[in-house]
Amino acid sequence: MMSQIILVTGASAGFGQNICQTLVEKGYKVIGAARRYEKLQRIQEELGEQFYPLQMDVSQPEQVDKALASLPVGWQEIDVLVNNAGLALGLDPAFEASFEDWQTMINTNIIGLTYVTRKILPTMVSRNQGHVINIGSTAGTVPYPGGNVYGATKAYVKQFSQNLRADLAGTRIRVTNIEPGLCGGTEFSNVRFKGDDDRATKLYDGAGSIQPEDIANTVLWALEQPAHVNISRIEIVPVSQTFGPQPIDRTLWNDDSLL
Ligand code: NDP
Ligand code: 8X3
Repeated sequence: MMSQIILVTGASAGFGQNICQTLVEKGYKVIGAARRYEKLQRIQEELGEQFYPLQMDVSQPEQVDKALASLPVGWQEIDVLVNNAGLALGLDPAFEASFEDWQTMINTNIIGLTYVTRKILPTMVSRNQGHVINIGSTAGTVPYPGGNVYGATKAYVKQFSQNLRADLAGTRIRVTNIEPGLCGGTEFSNVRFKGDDDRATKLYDGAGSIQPEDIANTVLWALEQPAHVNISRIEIVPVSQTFGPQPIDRTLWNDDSLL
């Protein structure tokens, strides 16, 4: 059987890089897309000819068009799309956060993911085969202070994944949303805290966080289920991360106007 072609966005670091490595080692042909082309080239040096580096900013639809149109023969029919590119910027409350940061998150996590999916989906439908694997987040379900727009973008990813399944009724195309909690070993928090490495390091101190290979193994597992099985959603968190009670602010009741 010819090896399947998988497009992984956000392949230059973190989960994406590890997903590419895991899939290439399993014999898949992997197109790794990201903005930093030199990083992708270095990954190709390690992974060899089964890896194809593709410079593509998912938030720029014209760039996506051009990049996908540039794929050489033998790399054009994408069987699996892993929508992994994404980011969080800042942890400030909504009334102080940077609107520009919000726009970047929306343009990447929502518009980018949606546009790439819209581009790839028609050929999957015409061949009646394919798998879209989205990387969401527990932040799309569990609200937390400072999660404002980041969490909202991941809630979008969750609902979009499920609505895709609704539209794909009657086809063999599968859709999976993987929703990780606290994960270390990636650039995620360095990006979120804009290069404040101390702050990023402290977040993971003693937390026993999920690692990129855990996510890569989860992607592989969802992908390698028998063709009649659709894994719709997976939430994956470190054992150290759990739930707490909803906070109640008792100082408000000291204000007579509220009684
Ligand atoms: P990293 O910051 O390590 O990697 C993010 C990747 O996305 C990089 O390869 C980056 O490459 C790429 N990327 C960012 N913006 C764009 C863009 N506009 N176009 C193309 N590629 C882009 O983060 P993680 O590996 O941790 O995160 C991967 C995904 O997992 C994200 O969607 C994130 O929201 C999600 N996630 C992460 C968690 C965590 O705790 N780490 C937990 C839950 C979900 P480049 O800069 O070269 O473009
Ligand atoms: C990343 C997990 O909790 O930092 O999506 O938002 S969290």
